[in-house]
Amino acid sequence: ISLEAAMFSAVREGEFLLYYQPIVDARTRLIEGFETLMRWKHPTLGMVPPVRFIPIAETNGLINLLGAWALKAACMQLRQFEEAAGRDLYISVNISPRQFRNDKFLEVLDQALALADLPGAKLVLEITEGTLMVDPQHAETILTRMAERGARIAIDDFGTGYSSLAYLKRFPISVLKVDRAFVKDLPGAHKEAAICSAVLDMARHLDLVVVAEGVETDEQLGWLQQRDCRYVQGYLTGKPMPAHVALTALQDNH
Ligand code: G
Ligand code: G
Ligand code: MN
Ligand code: NA
Repeated sequence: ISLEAAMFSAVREGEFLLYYQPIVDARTRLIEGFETLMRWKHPTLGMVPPVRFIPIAETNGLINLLGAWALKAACMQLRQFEEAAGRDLYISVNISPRQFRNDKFLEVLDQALALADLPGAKLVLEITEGTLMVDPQHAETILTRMAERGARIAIDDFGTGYSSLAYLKRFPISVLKVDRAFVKDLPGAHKEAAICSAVLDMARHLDLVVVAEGVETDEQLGWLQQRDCRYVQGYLTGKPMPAHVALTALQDNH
């Protein structure tokens, strides 16, 4: 049986889960939000990584169904996280290129916010540079509609895609997620350090918030703190975890 066929039964059987990875204030290490990351727990294959099933879902269109489910579930989960923490948090959700182009996407977004009774401002939608570049005209329309709802747009894997920096001026973007590729060899690697410094400077001048991804060491965190990077996300401050573990992490995070 193919992985693709198994995915259809997995939807019916409820084998897809959501994990949540803390996004923390670089200075205080306080959890400010979570990125939602999809997982597939197959009864015999075990955990199937997203790099194996997301591309298939993107090709056969199942991503629209999975993505809509993830968006709704994540918005609802945020309410429970906020209750446990007793303060405001935000939730970040990955939107694939095909989802972004789907006619129903804005409807799905509205449904998710309504279902969870969530203000749009608590939602960050992560898209890649590639998603913007397929059809910039259409992207501008959709991003504007998203921004009208208060949702913030993050550029995921920033710096690794084929794109033009002009989009930072043209589109309503709020967050840059610096790809792990630029973070992993900090602080020793001169070229990576130069790129991260340049991104942080640029972001400051453009009023964009930066999240450094893949932070694994205290040295990396220290380097980013010194350069006023606002948020970090990585194994150092929390791996992707099931919701009940995230709730415990929130309670332990003072
Ligand atoms: O934990 P990690 O292995 O979760 O994720 C690997 C890749 O899968 C990342 O590039 C991430 O953006 C993608 N991914 C994880 N969850 C989702 C999701 O819910 N939707 C989309 N479109 N991509 C996801
Ligand atoms: O493409 P995107 O940024 O959405 O995917 C995030 C991916 O990075 C997920 O697969 C997640 O599990 C992984 N990840 C998150 N933090 C770290 C980290 O500190 N180190 C490594 N190696 N991977 C990480
Ligand atoms: Mn992401
Ligand atoms: Na990334």
